[in-house]
Amino acid sequence: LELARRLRVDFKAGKLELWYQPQICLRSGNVQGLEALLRWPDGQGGMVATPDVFVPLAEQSGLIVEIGQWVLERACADWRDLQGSCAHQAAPARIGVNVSLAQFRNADLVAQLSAVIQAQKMPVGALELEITESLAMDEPLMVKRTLTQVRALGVRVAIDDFGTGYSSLSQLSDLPVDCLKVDRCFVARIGQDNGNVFAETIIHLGRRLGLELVAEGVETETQCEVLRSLGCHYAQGWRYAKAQPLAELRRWIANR
Ligand code: G
Ligand code: G
Ligand code: MN
Ligand code: NA
Repeated sequence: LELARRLRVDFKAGKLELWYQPQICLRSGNVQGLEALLRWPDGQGGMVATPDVFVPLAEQSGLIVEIGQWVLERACADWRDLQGSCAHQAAPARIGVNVSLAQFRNADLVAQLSAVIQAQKMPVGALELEITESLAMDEPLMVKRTLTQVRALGVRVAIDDFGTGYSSLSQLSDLPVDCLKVDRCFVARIGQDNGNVFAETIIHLGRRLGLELVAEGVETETQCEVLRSLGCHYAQGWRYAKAQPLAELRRWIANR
């Protein structure tokens, strides 16, 4: 079966899963948040394809609008579940969900967000949307208008993979956002010749704009120390945990 058709069939059959990667506060070591990440298991212990392959397929076919609504509802239901099942201070305050441009073009996004935060009784700041720079630059006026409505609901906005897109800084500074996610290519350069310059520049830019900073792809304690000293707030990466299913994440939190 052609991959795009198989994706539709498997999604309708409930075979897509949402896994979670924790985001750790670099000061306290607490789990501050989670990023929800799609997975497509093949039913035999492997994966049919990675999200960087199948998410673009879903975007091309338009299926991402339906998948995106499911992701939003699943992620917020799982966030609510964790509030009840973790020791009080250990429950992640925040859940981050990736969204595609097609979901912004769909007029229902703001209504969907409003419904899910009411259904799960989510406080202001508990839900965060992750958008890429290219999404933000593609249709800046429409995206800005929608982001303004999104934030009026108390939903946060993060720019994903920051520094890798073709954004103009002046357009970016005009967008209503709360957080920058430092792309993992800049984290990987930390400790190499001149490697800290990129992470440092992005972190200083974000802090000057009053934004929160999350570093992605953090793999080593040295990276954590440098990021902390540069003023980065949160770290996400294999140093702490890979993305994992909800039940495993719950055990991981309980065992810390
Ligand atoms: O989990 P992994 O790091 O392989 O994810 C790769 C990319 O796939 C992410 O950076 C993100 O851009 C995209 N992705 C993962 N889950 C989702 C999702 O639920 N919706 C959208 N639109 N993209 C996702
Ligand atoms: O949303 P985004 O496309 O940034 O998704 C994060 C991607 O980065 C996922 O594909 C995830 O599997 C990957 N990832 C997460 N943590 C690490 C890490 O510590 N190192 C590396 N190399 N990749 C990571
Ligand atoms: Mn992301
Ligand atoms: Na990213």
